[in-house]
Amino acid sequence: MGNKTLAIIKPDGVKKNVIGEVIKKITAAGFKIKALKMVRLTKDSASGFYEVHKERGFFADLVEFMTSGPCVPIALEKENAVADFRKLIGATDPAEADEGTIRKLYAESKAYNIIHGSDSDENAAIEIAHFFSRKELLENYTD
Ligand code: FUP
Repeated sequence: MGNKTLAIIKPDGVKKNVIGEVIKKITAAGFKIKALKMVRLTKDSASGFYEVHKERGFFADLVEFMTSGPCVPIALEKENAVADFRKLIGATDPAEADEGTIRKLYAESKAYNIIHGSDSDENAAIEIAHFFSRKELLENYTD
């Protein structure tokens, strides 16, 4: 069981001015912030990040949305990080998300769902490396 996951407060979350509220929920749930930055993704970077979805009908819109403004990637640490974080954010479609989850509270649709969470330990490592250099992480993680 891994202890790392990558969150991204997406451009809709930044525009809605709820970075603070979202981070509060994350830390209150026991996650430690190991690295954090605000960046505007390029088209190449967003396309690479969501490469698994490149054949899907929503891919172009997804890349456009993710490059529409700054986002806030956050490397997180907690026991059972991937599963616990996905529980905290709720279902991809906020209409289906449990009460109290971040998507239920702040997201408006499946496309504009405010936050990303890695879906496996393997992808967590890949996604953290997408945003943060080894040097930025080395002294921050316990392993
Ligand atoms: P999740 O793991 O909950 O982030 O969801 P997915 O990996 O299935 O989807 C990644 C992103 O693609 C979603 F956050 C939003 C976008 N998406 C759509 O816009 N429409 C869809 O039908 C499914 C996903």
